[in-house]
Amino acid sequence: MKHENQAEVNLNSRRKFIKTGIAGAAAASMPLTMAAREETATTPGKSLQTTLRKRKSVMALTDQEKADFTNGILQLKRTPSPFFKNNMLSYYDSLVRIHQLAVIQSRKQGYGVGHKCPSLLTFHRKLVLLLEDALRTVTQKDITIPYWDWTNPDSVSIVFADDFMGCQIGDDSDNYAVTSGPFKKGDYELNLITVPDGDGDYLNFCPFHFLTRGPGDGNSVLPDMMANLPLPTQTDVDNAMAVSVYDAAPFNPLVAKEGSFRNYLGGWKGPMGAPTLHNVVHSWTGGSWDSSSYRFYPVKVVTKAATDTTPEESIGPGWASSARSYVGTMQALQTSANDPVFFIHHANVDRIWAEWQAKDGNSGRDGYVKQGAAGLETGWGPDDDIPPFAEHSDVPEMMINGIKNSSMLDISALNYEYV
Ligand SMILES: [Cu+2]
Repeated sequence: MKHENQAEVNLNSRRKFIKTGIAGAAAASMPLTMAAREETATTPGKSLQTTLRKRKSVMALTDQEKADFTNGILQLKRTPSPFFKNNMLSYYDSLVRIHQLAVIQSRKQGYGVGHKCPSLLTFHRKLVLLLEDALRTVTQKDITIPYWDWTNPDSVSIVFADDFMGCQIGDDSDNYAVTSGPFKKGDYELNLITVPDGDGDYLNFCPFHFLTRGPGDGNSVLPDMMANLPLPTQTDVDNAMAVSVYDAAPFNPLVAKEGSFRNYLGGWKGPMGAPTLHNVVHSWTGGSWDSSSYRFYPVKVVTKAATDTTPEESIGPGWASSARSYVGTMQALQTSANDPVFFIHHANVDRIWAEWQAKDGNSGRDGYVKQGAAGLETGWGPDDDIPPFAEHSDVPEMMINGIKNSSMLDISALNYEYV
């Protein structure tokens, strides 16, 4: 009963912003939301619309589809979120915040939450779905998240164009601010920036309230383990696809790449290995640079012992003294979802996972870790809720499709496919 009342409150607040915010779509969007809520109670696999959602390659998008996607994101930046209502976050920013909280929780708990662990792929599948649902709700259009197959060299000029994601490298006289396209500086504000944790973690060095994309190919000022490399190739993808096991103990970035599809695709490739696939695309897109026009907070130098097992913090003194280096938005782990490129990148990571799941023996729970396996932390097992989505379980929009790892294991049950 309490749950029902809470749902009512959420719907009322939605009604309020729809009335004031999105005049045209108001009438049509209410029944959808209510229908979604009813479906949630009985058929958790159902999504906002009943027709199968087809996620297309960025290469196949029409001009209209590009405009619908980018305008939809801008609309979500102006639309109040059903999540974190007291914090007045926009719908888009609330998804950035959920991602940031996952990273912050990892630090507090000392193990991965949605990153560097089995739930890497389930967490991001859910996050991409939330954006897709949000876009469809506010625009009333059948928008799907396009995927960026970065193994195709021709894709770069399509993605980083003024009618889509804007320039690939920003203005070098202004900390590589993105200065063209729908998300350019002045038009698109970053309201959530990285929270420094004082341990010299370079993935926090992004204090800008505008999108930044710096040199990301061979221009790295980062330690070797996060070196900026060229975009991954099809061979890289094929090598990851050849791994037959989803994940293995200790279920972190130290698992040998041959024994963990998740770690291979995630891009850590074992202890201090060169980054690959998912990680490389974050580095390449965000880039890194030295700057003299900003001074960042003082960095405490932490030099870990050789036996330390957390590669992210095993940073030598050479790097830690470089307090005026920055990373671009996509490279700033906590808040990388500020850059809409995050979602087309993660749609592609999700597509690769879906292809892996379609292989013999990998479908559903067979292709995930087993509940109760030795070494699993809370939030990793198939029957566990994926934090921090569970903190919004009173919001109907969150419960569409469910919030357990097992809820994310079958894209046909989630009503979408990649074409
Ligand atoms: Cu992430």
